[in-house]
Amino acid sequence: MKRTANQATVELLQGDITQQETDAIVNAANNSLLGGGGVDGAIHRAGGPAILEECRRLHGCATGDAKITTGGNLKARYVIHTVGPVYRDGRSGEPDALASCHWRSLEIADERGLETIAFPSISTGVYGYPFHEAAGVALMTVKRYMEDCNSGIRLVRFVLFNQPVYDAFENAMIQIWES
Ligand code: AR6
Repeated sequence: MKRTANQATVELLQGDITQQETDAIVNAANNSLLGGGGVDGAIHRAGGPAILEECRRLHGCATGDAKITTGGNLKARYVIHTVGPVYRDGRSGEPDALASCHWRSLEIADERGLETIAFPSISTGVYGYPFHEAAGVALMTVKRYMEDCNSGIRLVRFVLFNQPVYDAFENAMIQIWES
C-alpha cells in the first residue's frame, strides 16, 4: 500500500529491512550503538563489521536522536541508527521520542542528499511500544515532515516484519491520509 505526501511516496511493505535497496535503512538501535538483538542484530550481521567499527567512533546516541554510518555489505549505502523510547505507560514522553526518531532520521537523510529510505517499526519489539500506537506516530511524523520541510526524499518505505504489524500500519495509513 502507498500514499503520497508532498513530493514523496510513503510505502508499506512486509519483509526484511536488511534486503532493501534504498539509499539508507534505519536501524532501531540502543543508546550504546554497539549492537543488540532484533533488527539491530540482523543489520549488523548482514552488513558486516564495518558498521560496528564506525559506530564505536560515534560515542552512542541519545533516545530520539539518530546518527549515520556506512551500510557495509548491505545493498543500502548507509545505515541511519536511531534510538527509540522504551515504552512505559505512554505518558512518559514516548510518543514525542518516537516521533523525534523518525524526524531526525529524515533530517539526516536530507543532509546527505539521500532520496530513498526504509524504516522498520521502531520500538515495537524489545522496547515494548504497542505497535498500533507506534504505527500512527511513525506515519504522522513522516507525513508532517514531508509537508513542512523542503525535503529531497522521494521514497519512504516502512518494512514491516510480520502481518499484524503490517496491518496496523495499513490501518493507520488509511486513517491519517483520510483525515
Ligand atoms: N526487518 C524488519 N523488521 C524487523 C527485522 C528485520 N530483519 N527484525 C526484527 N524486526 P526490535 P526495538 C522488527 O526489538 O523494539 C535491540 O536489541 C520486529 O519484529 O528490533 O526498537 C536494540 O539493540 C519489531 O516489529 O527494536 C535495542 O536494544 C521491530 O523490528 C532494542 O533491541 C522492532 O523490534 C531496540 O528495541
